[in-house]
Amino acid sequence: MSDTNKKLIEELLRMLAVGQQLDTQQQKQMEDYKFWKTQPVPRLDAEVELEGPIQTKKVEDIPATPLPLLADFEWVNLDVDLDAGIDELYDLLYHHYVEDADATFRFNYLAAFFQWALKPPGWRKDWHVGVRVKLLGKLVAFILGVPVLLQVRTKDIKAVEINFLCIHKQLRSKRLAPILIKEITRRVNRCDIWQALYTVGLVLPLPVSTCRYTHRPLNWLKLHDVGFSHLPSGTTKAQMTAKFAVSNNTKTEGLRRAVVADVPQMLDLFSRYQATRFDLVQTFTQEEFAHWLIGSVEGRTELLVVHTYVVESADGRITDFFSFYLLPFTVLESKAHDQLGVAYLYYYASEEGCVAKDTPVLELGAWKKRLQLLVLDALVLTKQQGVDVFNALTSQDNNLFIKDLMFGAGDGFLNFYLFNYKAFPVHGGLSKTKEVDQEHLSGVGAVML
Ligand code: MYA
Repeated sequence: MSDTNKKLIEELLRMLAVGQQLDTQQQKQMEDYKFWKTQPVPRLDAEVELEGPIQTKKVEDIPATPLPLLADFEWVNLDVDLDAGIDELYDLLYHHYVEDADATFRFNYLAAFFQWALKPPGWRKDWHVGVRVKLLGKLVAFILGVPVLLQVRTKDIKAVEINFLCIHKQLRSKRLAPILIKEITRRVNRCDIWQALYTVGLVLPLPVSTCRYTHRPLNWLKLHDVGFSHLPSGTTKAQMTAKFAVSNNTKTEGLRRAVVADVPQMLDLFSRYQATRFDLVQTFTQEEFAHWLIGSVEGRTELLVVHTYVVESADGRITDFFSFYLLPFTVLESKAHDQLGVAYLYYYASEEGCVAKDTPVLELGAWKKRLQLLVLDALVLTKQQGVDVFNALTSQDNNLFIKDLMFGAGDGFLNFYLFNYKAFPVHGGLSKTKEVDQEHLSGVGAVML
């Protein structure tokens, strides 16, 4: 990549990076983590000798009643089946969730996104934990838990994924986050579940893996219009547009949208693929897989958050699939555009990819070629749906396509954490200098929203 292009991408990515920045964050010492040093997580300097739980408790040791809150606040289980529940959560996250440094772009969650993200099979309303101001009835904080089955190397772990921790800006730095975390922990523990997976941009004790965001512009001109990117000197807008142009049509023979009937074959393929490739994965029942990959609004594609495509061979076998989900941004400061289409790479699998994980990258030529074909088609399909930028982490086998398909490394990093479980580090697809590792692929197979 030329220097000018690199600069352009870096500028774009600086603005797109919603995760906190690892390098500029002043690293705290273990003793400074007043809350986290009290929790069952490995210390920052921990050297894991044996993988397994850190602490063992019994359900009867766990209090049956919620943690006390200040008198003006109350706990609430958010009901996203009701429009009012969705509106409240939307309002909180829209105004107070993760945003870029200049507060110019915000995630624009659709109701369908909440239905999908908050209600997988086995979901519980009491794991949709909110805090309200009693007098006003206003939602000012939230944390979500959803059930998952994880596999860390060979061990199955019944766990939860924790996400959407959010506190109203006026209530920040008042130690409310630890209360929310302790309360969701209590509720999950009461169900005899003791482990959790979560991702945070910040460095906390102790990441099991760190991945980096990468971004592929699809509509360079629009990204330029909204101020994401500057035109590098010596180039024209037309050149930049041409550089990131993708074809109008997909190329993979047999590619079609996935339907519920495909789930058994897809899950079989997926399970074989991820078992051979990764150290940290989520395993799925058919029902869960149908929810996460096909979505809960099948047939209403305009509402679909998750989009999955399969490749069917002439004899009816599913040989590959890939998926992405859409999470648009609202643009606050642009006269030209008010929305930015953003896609995130989700799960994929392929017969070609079922290759033992210790196989050197140099010997993965066939898989690399196939994966690039599939991801190129994903770019085409997202472009057709009005997506302006396509994001992928350095997890999964993504480093096989990131460079060749012109994804630029962002400055946002994503740390993966396990609660109450010590595990040997899992490779996040980054070199020692935190660049995209071209020689070693990631051991992280799980994708968090
Ligand atoms: S990651 C997304 C997080 N959300 C945002 O970034 C949205 C915008 N920010 C906010 O809303 C607030 O700044 C938040 C912190 C809520 C993040 N994860 O109340 P405080 C520690 C974990 O004064 P505030 C996601 O959703 C911090 O180090 N800990 O802080 C996954 C300090 O502890 P210590 C965090 O800024 C969440 C303490 O909190 C985070 O007002 C996974 C300060 O509290 C963070 N993102 O609010 C949660 N940010 O003194 C863990 C700060 O020790 C789940 N802190 O340094 C663990 C598993 C639980 C279930 C277990 C079941 C078995």
